[in-house]
Amino acid sequence: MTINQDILNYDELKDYLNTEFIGRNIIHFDELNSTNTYAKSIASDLDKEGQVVITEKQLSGRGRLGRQWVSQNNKGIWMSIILKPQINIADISKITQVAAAAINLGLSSHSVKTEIKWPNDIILNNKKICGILVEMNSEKNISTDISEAVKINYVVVGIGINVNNDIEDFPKELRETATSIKIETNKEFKRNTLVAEVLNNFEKLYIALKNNNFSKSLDICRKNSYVIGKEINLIKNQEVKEATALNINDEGELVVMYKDGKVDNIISGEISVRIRKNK
Ligand code: BT5
Repeated sequence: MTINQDILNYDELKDYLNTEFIGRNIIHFDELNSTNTYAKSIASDLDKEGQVVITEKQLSGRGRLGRQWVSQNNKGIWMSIILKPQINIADISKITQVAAAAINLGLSSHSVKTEIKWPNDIILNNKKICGILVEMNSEKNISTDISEAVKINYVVVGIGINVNNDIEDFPKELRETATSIKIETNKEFKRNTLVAEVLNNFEKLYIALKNNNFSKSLDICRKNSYVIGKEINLIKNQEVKEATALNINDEGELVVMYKDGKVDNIISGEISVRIRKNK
């Protein structure tokens, strides 16, 4: 079996997992439109959190804001983690930072040193190797007196990592900005150990978040930030604003300074960040 034929089912993963509940139930497909879409279709019926959906190929992988995620081959990791966090709705965006920190740690244990481009990209040698797509389903909680209270039904954390992809696997228009671990290191990696490392780290950091301890994930996102200290464009609904990225605050928001000196905290939501120049 060559490395890029390893199959990402539970049997292939379990020896490397040291989690309690994340990834202890894995639904594995040879082919799926999108692991996030599938995960959302089953999440409401699940009592417990931690279930993982993995596919060898995605036919219509999704990015944020209706964008596409190229994942039609079995050389990467295309997976979704289903969570049922009983946390404040304002803290949901922190889960993207938790996932980014877990991926950064998981890959660094294989000597792959990545940077985190706030809010949801993982960068290797200035190119994107991974994207994170967090989606949530919630409803107004009618059983409480607090009128604004919201019940989170589920959160799906979609993770796409280009592992053994070759440059020809990316469409021409992405070849300047996208890359894989194999392209950058000249080595093929066993995807199952990488998946397990990401899930192992994710569980630790996610449990910490649920216990109101976001600082570990934050530390990793700050120390490995691809954005802090750089001149950036903030893009929202076609509108572009020039700014300098100053920091990530304790809430996981990006602190920026506009040209007129005004400082602002940016919530990840609908914003895209483009680096203008490295300082
Ligand atoms: C993301 O969106 O980066 C989130 C990607 C999440 C993918 C996972 S795979 C498992 C799960 N199931 C899904 O259906 N999705 C999740 P965004 O920040 O919007 O970036 C999308 C942009 O990244 C595209 O418009 C392209 O420019 C670029 N892109 C697309 N495919 C790529 C790839 N394989 N590698 C690097 N860049 C890519």
